[in-house]
This record gives sequence, structure tokens and C-alpha cells, in this order.
Amino acid sequence: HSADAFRTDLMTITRFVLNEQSKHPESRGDFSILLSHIVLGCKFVCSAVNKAGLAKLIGLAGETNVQGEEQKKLDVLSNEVFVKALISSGRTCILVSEEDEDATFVEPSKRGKYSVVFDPLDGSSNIDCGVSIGTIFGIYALKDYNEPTIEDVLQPGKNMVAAGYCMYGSSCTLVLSTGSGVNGFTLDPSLGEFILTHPDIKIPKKGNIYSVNEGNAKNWDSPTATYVEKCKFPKDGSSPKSLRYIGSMVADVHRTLLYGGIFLYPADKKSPNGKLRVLYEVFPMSFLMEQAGGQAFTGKERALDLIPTKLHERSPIFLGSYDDVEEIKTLYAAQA
Ligand code: AHM
Ligand code: MG
Repeated sequence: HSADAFRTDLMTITRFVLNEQSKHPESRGDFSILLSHIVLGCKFVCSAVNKAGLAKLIGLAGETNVQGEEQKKLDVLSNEVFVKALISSGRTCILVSEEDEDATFVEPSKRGKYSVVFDPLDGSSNIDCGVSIGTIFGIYALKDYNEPTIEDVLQPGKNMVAAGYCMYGSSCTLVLSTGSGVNGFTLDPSLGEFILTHPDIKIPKKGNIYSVNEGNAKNWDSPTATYVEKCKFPKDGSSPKSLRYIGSMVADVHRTLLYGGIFLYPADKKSPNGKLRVLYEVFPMSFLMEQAGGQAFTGKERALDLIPTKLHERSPIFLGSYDDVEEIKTLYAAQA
């Protein structure tokens, strides 16, 4: 049994992506290089997040350090790390970050074919209390990247070639799809490597958890209100669903992916477009959900069909288990 005590054949994320690429003979390894830079950003943020509680002691984010210099907030720091890592990969041409008002156009000498949309540190309300937060990213490939324009990133989510997130939680988990299923990798801190721990993730067809900020219920539209009422007081004899809501999209979506159920950030009277951003929150998570066998719906259409008109546009979103999202779709269809 001693031989089994340690896994000796480790599937790192790099090895995994190289394997996938070898199925495409035309591939020149650009995607692996891009991904390794994203992974570096995730490792950096993970390490910074783990030390965040020590901020007062050692002078981290948002605190004044011993030299009296103002330290950068964790989200600002994370953004800088991702932007620099992505540019230096030499494989990107346009970057859209939640932290930056405008898109970044990479200078011609460092340009490559990929556009990356990302939220470097999502779940801001959870940063200071040590609750799970995450990075979300989506990747487009441009056919021609000599004259990149904003239109090149204002593309429906279904045009993405890859999407993923990294959750900084009780462990650091990176979930990735390159368009053929979803795989999860856990950071082994002693190796500094993400190891494949959740191969081919499939979301349960139906779940028994709903996840929504019920504090907004007063302003919900009727399909959302009806749906949540049914979760709590089912009329068909089934058991009520459990409510779980962390308030970090990455953590709420990660649980939904693994356990099944539905995550909702609906429109309400105060925010007719909901809260979550289309390009770097709604799209990547919708891409992963579909790749895992679930669905993602905006209240009007399949989320990945949406064509964004602005970089930081918002949309309502309902995503999760196939059957649960189907129910929401039926309620919206009945109202229309
Ligand atoms: P942020 O980008 O300011 O961190 O906001 C996004 C977060 C998501 O992670 C989460 O799903 C949502 O906001 C929670 O919002 P609320 O506090 O309104 O429930
Ligand atoms: Mg965010």
C-alpha cells in the first residue's frame, strides 16, 4: 500500500492544457503561455489574500507600512498583477478589467491574439472579513489583432474560447473550461502547482439549494418573486430548498456547480439590469455552467447570446442546474 500513499503522477494545470492542445496540431502553444500567466496572477492573489489578515502586523493592503507609505488595497494590487502578467505574456491585445474604466490596448510589440476580460478580485464586501473571494476571467481569440478596437471585446459570451475562475477559499481552486467540459484544479501550496482534483465537472441536473440576496425581495419582479416563493413553499409536495448565499459570486457559483441548484442575481426596481457585469462576471460563469451541463438565462434570453454594448454593462442572471433554470425560464415566458 505504500506505493499508493502518495500520488506520483500529478496532472498539473500546465500539463493538462498542453495535453488538450496536442489534440489540435495547428496550435502553437500560445494559449498555454497565456494561461500560465493567468495562473501566476492567481497564485499571487492567493498568497496576498492568505496574508490579508496579517495586514496590520506586516503592513499589507490598505495599511500604512513602516516606511509610512500608503499600501495598495488588495483589489488594486491584484489588478496590477494581472494586467502586468497578461501584457508580459505577449499573447494579449485587449484587456478589460472591472477595476479599469477603459480597456487596455496592448502595445504592438507585445501583442498577441487573445483578449482577456476579468474581475481580478470579486466579492469586495468579503475581503476584510476573510470570507471567500475570487478572480473571474474570460478569453476571446481575435482573428486579426493588428488594429484592435473595442468592438473586438463587445462580443457575445458564446464567442469566448475559454473561461474560468479562481476561488480563494478554504483551499485555492481554479476552475477552467476551454470549451470541452469543465475541470477543477486545487493549488498544492507546498508545490506551488494547481493539480487536477475535479476532472470533468458536471452540475447535477436538479439541485436543492437556491442562492440569492433576499434583502432585495421588496423590489423583485414577479417571476423572481414567484420562483423564490416556490423554493420556500413548494406546492407539489417536494421539500423546500435550502438557502445559501455568501455574497461572493465565485463562491456561490462554485458551490452551485458542485452541489447543484440555482444562483440568481435578478433585476429589481432599483437596478433594472441587476448588479453583475456582463463581460467578466456573467459571461465566464455562464460559459462554465453550460459546459458543465447547466444553463444560464438573463430573464430574456440565453446569457451567452447577449451582445454587450458597453464594457461595464450589467445584466440580470439566473444560472445553475438545468431543471432549476428551466423553471425560471418558464415563469418568464408565462409573463411575456
Ligand atoms: P463586487 O464586484 O463589488 O465585488 O460585486 C460583485 C459581488 C458578487 O461577487 C456577488 O455575487 C454580488 O456582488 C453580491 O451582491 P450583493 O451584496 O448585492 O448581494
Ligand atoms: Mg466584481
